[in-house]
Amino acid sequence: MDAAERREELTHILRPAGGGVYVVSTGLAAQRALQRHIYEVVHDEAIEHAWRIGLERLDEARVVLLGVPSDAGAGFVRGANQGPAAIRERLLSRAETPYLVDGVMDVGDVRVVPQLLSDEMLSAAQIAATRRALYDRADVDLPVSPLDLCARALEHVHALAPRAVPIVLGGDHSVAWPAFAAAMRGGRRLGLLHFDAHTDLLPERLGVRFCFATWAYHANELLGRDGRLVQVGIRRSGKPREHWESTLNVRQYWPEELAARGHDAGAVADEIIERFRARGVEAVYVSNDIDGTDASFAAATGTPEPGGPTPGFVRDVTRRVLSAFPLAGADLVEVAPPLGQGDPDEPERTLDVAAEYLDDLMAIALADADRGGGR
Ligand SMILES: [Mn+2]
Repeated sequence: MDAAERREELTHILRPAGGGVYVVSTGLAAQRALQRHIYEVVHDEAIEHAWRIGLERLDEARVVLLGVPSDAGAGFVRGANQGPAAIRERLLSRAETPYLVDGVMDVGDVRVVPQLLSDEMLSAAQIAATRRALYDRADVDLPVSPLDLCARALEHVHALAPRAVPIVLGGDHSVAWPAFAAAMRGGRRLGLLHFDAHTDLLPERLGVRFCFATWAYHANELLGRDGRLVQVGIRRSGKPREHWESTLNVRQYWPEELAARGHDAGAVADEIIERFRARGVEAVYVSNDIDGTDASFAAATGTPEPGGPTPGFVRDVTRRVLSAFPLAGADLVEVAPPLGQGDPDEPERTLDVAAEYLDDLMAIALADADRGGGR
């Protein structure tokens, strides 16, 4: 497949940024307003064109943002499908920092059919029906579900912009599976730094292989269970830390340990760096579930949990670990703007925290690229 064919396929499987949630009436005006803002155009008709023009320059990107506005992989309360649009809106609202700095490209959203999660769960008849709906024909070799569309899009991004660092905006945490798997195909030996209140370490949940509660299990299998998965902020689990650490050879930092160590981000980061170095890690993938952050800073999420690390701690650990290793890829997930409504400061507070995390990841990835250390 040549570059032009890949770009062409991207225009079929993606929508302009903010457009992955399918709307026909309710929500349409807000979606178009956001897109006119993102693409700096006056008329709705110009959005698609501006997006396609941008894709022509994908090879120049050093950081690529991809939205996956799907919450079909979530388990309790939904709303993370609104995350990518709301985070972009937040970035646009801050006059002092531009939304897309030089070198950062937003390739858009994967097209989301809200009832679908992964193609392996679908009958041939359903796949054919959704292909007809999305692509006007059934005989195309294109995925139809968010996780598979994300995987395909990242495959093209990697081929078209091999030195760019992809950052996936969820969506629920299931999108970390295709995003991490894509980073693994980059060929470098990865460490996985995962912020979360939950372990996400089930082999399956209710018979479903890939969802918010299982992606980290499969990621750890890809890593060979050799201690390269580090989880920070874990505090809500049916089993104790010792269970996960002894059965799956992961390292978990629970709040009790963080408190006992005086919330010393530097010491924790140094330990993680040492662990990764001892295991030959060459680059790090960061998966940031916003519910890993204490609920008093980020309540607009499906399963907010008190007692977690502050945004400052999360940012410190991230920045320090990534000062020792280049960033291979990242995701920022579970930001659910319709939630947290009991609190007058939400969802703005959560979105501010998410924007800070994203700013850090983008800045680090750009700096890596400038040093020639990107992927
Ligand atoms: Mn999670």
